[in-house]
Amino acid sequence: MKPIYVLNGPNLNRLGKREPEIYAKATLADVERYCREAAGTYPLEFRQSNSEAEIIGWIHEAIDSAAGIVINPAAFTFTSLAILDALKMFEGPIIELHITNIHRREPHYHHSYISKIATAVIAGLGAEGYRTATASLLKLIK
Ligand code: DHK
Repeated sequence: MKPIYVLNGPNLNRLGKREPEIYAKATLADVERYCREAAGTYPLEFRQSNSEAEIIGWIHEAIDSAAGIVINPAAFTFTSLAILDALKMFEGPIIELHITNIHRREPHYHHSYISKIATAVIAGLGAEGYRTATASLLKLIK
């Protein structure tokens, strides 16, 4: 069974300590647990990187070995054509996820490059959004 990949971008390793008034208190370990609870016995790869190149490498890996992708590209959402181009090569469903509602935030968070290729976008549900995204992706791949 090809796993689900849950990929996280820059600064998300600081969740729990990072701007708690915006991102709340859940840590990245909590978020991983939410995904694994939603996936149940379904295989799931959970990764985080502050490196654009590393995230692109994981997307290339996913092209050959993943059934679907949940991705919170964080700040790369608004800057990375390279991540968009990499995701274009992935044939399975892609759910773009943001902890916050980016459209209610500062203007530089309003234009996502990733939404152009995403099957669906979830934003503003907090860390619980990861649980929703994983469950929704499972429905899309089954
Ligand atoms: C996370 C980030 O790091 C920001 O760059 C985005 C996103 C929002 C989030 O809501 O998960 O603006």
